[in-house]
Amino acid sequence: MSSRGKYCVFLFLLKSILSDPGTSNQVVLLDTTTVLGELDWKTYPVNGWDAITEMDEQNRPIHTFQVCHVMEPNQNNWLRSGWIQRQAAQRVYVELRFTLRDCNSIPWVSGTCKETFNLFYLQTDGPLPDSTRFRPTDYAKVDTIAADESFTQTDLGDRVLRLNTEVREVGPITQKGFYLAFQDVGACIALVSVKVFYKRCPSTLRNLAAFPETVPQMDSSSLVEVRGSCVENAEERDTPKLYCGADGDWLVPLGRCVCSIGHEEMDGYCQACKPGSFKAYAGNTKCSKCPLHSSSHDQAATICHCDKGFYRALKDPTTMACTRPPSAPRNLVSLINDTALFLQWMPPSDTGGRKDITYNILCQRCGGSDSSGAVTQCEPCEPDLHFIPRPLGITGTSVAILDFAMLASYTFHVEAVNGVSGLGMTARSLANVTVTTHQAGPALVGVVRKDWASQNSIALSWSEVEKPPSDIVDYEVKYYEKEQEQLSYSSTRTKAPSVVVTGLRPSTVYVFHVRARTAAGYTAYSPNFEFTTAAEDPDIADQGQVLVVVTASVGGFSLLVILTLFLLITGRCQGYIKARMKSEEKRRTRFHSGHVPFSGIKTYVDPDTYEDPTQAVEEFAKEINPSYICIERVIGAGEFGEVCSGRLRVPGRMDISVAIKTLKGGYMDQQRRDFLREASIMGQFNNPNIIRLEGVVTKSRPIMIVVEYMENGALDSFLRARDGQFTVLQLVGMLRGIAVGMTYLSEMGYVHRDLAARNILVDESLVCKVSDFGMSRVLEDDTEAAYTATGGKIPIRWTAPEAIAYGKFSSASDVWSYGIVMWEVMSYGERPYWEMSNQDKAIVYQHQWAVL
Ligand code: Q7M
Repeated sequence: MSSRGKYCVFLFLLKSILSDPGTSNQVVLLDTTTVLGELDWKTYPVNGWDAITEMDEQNRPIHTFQVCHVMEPNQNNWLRSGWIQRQAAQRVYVELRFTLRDCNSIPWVSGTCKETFNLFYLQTDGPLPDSTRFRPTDYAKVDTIAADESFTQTDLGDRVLRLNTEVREVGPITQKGFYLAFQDVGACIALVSVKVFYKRCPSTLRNLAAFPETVPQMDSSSLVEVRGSCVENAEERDTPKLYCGADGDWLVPLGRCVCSIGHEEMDGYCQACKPGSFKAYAGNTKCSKCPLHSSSHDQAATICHCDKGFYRALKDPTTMACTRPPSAPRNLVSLINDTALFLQWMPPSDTGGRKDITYNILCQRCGGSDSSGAVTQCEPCEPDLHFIPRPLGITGTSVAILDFAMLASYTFHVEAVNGVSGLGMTARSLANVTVTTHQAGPALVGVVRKDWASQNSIALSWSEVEKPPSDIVDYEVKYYEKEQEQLSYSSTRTKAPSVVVTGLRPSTVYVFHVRARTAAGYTAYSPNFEFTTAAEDPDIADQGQVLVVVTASVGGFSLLVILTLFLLITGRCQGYIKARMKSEEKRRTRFHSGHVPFSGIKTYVDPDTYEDPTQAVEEFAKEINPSYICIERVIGAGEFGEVCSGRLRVPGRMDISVAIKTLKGGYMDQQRRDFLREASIMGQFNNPNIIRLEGVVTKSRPIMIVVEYMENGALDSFLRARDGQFTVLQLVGMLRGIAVGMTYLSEMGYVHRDLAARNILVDESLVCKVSDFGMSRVLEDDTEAAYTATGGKIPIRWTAPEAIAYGKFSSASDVWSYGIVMWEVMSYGERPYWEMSNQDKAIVYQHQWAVL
């Protein structure tokens, strides 16, 4: 008996359900719904399975296989596929779509009717010859397949089709190909489609790097590391890497490429900067518009060239606008008095777009008349003309000029200069002024005599050569050390024609000259005269020095004695010591939460006391070079990103296994803070029963926290998996370890707040270490935390009543949690208070609290 007819009714319905586009990370090796010709599958015995090929409305075949020998006992019907080539696959999946009839819906079949069938496979390096006899024993069993949904007569009547979809992994396949075989032992089955596929990580672009299509590794939990190659016009920053997971998903992107100069990122590629924009450095930045007065005419410009008449100084960045020399200074005026000539001006109206304006004074002496009375040509000014502050590179807008000659005509040019003056063929920006100095008369002072000289002073006197034209107001004596060549000179004034010049150095030659000042101004200077001061007496000098030393030391010592006596008497010393102790205490209390630690142990410093979390991390955690980290597999999901396991290979040190918490890209600043806060906490602990921080990666992306790897994972799941397998001594040993870790934390002044078996890690030799998973867990784990009335999240079952009620967390409340952990350990990971709801537990506490 066969129900073929009834099945045929639904074939057209099937077609629409079966058309599944498939996902991008699957490579299909066989799909019976898309095979156009014959399938040529074999049946053993020949009258067991039926191969039925119907045509759909577009004349494409629909292949189905049916069997329904439910009345006859001892059925053993085999259906074998054609040879399927493995291609690149390592792990192969088979997706079966079928309907299975419910035995209850068929009358009189009890006993012989089945509701399952079996899937088998056989690996070979090539198709078997047609002559090969079918031997069931050659085939390896994959699984027994049962229906999730079976259909009954009513379903048929309602035309509701209950299609089962089951996926099984086949393999590992190591040979070139394989056959699938379906064994029926007496069920009523219609096998509607068979799809064979493998998963691969599709070729992708990430962080401007291209990653090739990659087939995951056979071992379902390990990852394949794939290096990316930068897209066109991009260059590597940190070696771009991705990891291909077993499900064909790409995980943990590391490193990146950045667009080269002249290119910017757009839609995952590097595109040339448009004309009118430029990019001078490789990096993640966009092209910038050309700065003012510059332009780029071609694509992919790395610099914008200055427009005509505009320039860039050597040190100007390429992002700066092009500039030009300034216009001339404005409103130049001169002022003159007896001794000095002043020039003043205003900044130019056009600074050329720059701020680095300075001024140069160019001086010419024109006019005047020589001995024959002819007007002389302009010539450079005397070199000893004195400019204050200086003649060139003046930053202000005025200058004073000293030592000019009398009755001369000076022409001053004030030139405005900026960083681009002198570039190109630009004219100088000058403002001119001509100043004529008064006639004061020729030099009146002729010979200067030395009357006497001591070590530090010289007495001079002089007489006028001729009768002054007008009354002499006073004399100016100018002098300087001959050796110093007028680098600095001094002057003194006197009304009398003599002076005692003091403050000189012994045995030194000085140059003197003198000029007179009359009502009409200064006369010219006298010629130079050189005089020498007296030699010093060496004995006197030595004694002097000794005296100074002795006086100083005696004085210093007595001062010390007096000060000490004074302090002792007034009791200041004690006060001072007290004050120091107080400030030390203050420093310490700032750093721990009100707990007085045992002496000799460092106290815990809350990273929040640091303004900048990066600073705290730098202090407490080592930065690890990311190239030393070799990520092997993903072991869980954290609050901020994947948790991976891998190895830390620091050159010159033994390799160690590590767990790596990553911070996914696109995080907020607050997330980064919280993430690094954890490292700053862990980095302060050093105890064999506290999880050890190996270091952090903060200087490259993704940010990572690297901690020691614990082979046996979290204590709660570890104990549940090994129920009853340890001695009491072993269990108590674990508890002892946890107690050591918690004692250390409390001595440091750190309150854990979430001590529970799920936060204890176990290593290969059963050593337990206190840690804090926070929000990170193995993916499917639900979390313990329940919200309190104040909105905080608290793991009710583990938390002490005063902490639940008033949020009073302390080392004492940690001790309560430790009690719960003891119960968890001794019961092999039983859930505290079993299935009592958090609500109920809160009520119990209220009772207990009332009693207390
Ligand atoms: F030291 C403490 F306890 F006081 C303290 C620790 C205070 C504050 C923060 C922390 N942080 C902390 O413990 N972080 C932490 C980092 C990595 C906790 C656990 C891990 N971790 C391992 N060492 C894991 C591991 C694992 C391992 N197998 O060695 N986290 C996982 C995981 N496996 C998360 C999900 C799934 C598996």
